[in-house]
Amino acid sequence: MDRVFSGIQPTGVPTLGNYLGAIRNWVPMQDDHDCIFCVVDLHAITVWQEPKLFAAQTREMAAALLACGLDPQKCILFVQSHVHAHARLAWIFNCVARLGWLNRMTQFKDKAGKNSEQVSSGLYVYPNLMAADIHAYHALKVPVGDDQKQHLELANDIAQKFNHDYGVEFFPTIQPLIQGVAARVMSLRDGTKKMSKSDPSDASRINLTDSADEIAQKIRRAKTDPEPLPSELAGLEARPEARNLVGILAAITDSTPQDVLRDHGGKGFGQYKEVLTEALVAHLGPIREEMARLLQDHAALDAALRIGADRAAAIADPIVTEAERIVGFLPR
Ligand code: AQP
Repeated sequence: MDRVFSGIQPTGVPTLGNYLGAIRNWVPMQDDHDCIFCVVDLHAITVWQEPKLFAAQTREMAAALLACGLDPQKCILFVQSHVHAHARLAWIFNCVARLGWLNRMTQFKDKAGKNSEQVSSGLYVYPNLMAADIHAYHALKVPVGDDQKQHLELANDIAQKFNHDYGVEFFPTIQPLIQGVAARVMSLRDGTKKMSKSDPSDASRINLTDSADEIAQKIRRAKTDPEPLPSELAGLEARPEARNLVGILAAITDSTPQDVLRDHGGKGFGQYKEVLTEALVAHLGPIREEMARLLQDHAALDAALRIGADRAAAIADPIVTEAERIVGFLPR
């Protein structure tokens, strides 16, 4: 079975974007792949995390992943900082990746904005750590949302340069898996910006912990335009908010944007938003309840994560030790 690796940052409550773009696609892969999923807390501190909240956020993210259907009997689920191989390999990759490559990363530009002199150096080398996460397991497939595609290309460039510089065939080429009609879910307040768990506006996103009332209110207030829904895909051109709301219903009902427009074309947004709310509440309600149940027992959750970390380290440690040998580090 091909090995799959993916991660998610505990930078807040997971959003509908994280769910449709990533987590939901991870669940069926557990049946026919060797899956490793990680709550990437080392990545999260590239922007400020309040220490008093951070551990709770990490636990909440792990509970969300389990509630969405990750099963520790079928996959390895763990917290990144518990497996030291990630940081060890990331340092080597910091010394392989070229500054020019990092300068091209659009996520850094988006996150740093005009403030690029003031953000952490960790944010800049974030893609090197992401490459290490994947290559520490010799993973071949990486299911992510569309926003991560550029980072995966960089991970392949790093592997190639490592192999070339040291004259080895050690790190394999990875294949990004970017799936589904909702590979990029957009903000409810601005259809040109991706939905993010750390967006300052809570109204911009649906959180997996939102109640039925909160979902209804956010969808009701979601930005739209005055035109009714078109009946054909071409009618969504230059209407990013309409396109986003159509994509979300298609994803959540396992249909396509064409199907949604066939069924709802001609409706005004008032009517359409009611349909969308109902579908979201029905789909997300059970996940929210299961998350709450799992978070009542911290000891059980932490124990499951410890077992996951031991299993992950058993794979990553020998691979990273071999990478260190190839580099020429003196064995201890
Ligand atoms: N809006 C989105 N649509 C589709 N997929 C998305 N992903 C994130 N946002 C969307 C996918 O979720 C996975 C985990 O992402 P992450 O937490 O590691 O980092 P991120 O991409 O930076 O996600 P956020 O929610 O925007 O976090 P913050 O606000 O902390 O930066 C990835 O596979 C990502 O593609």
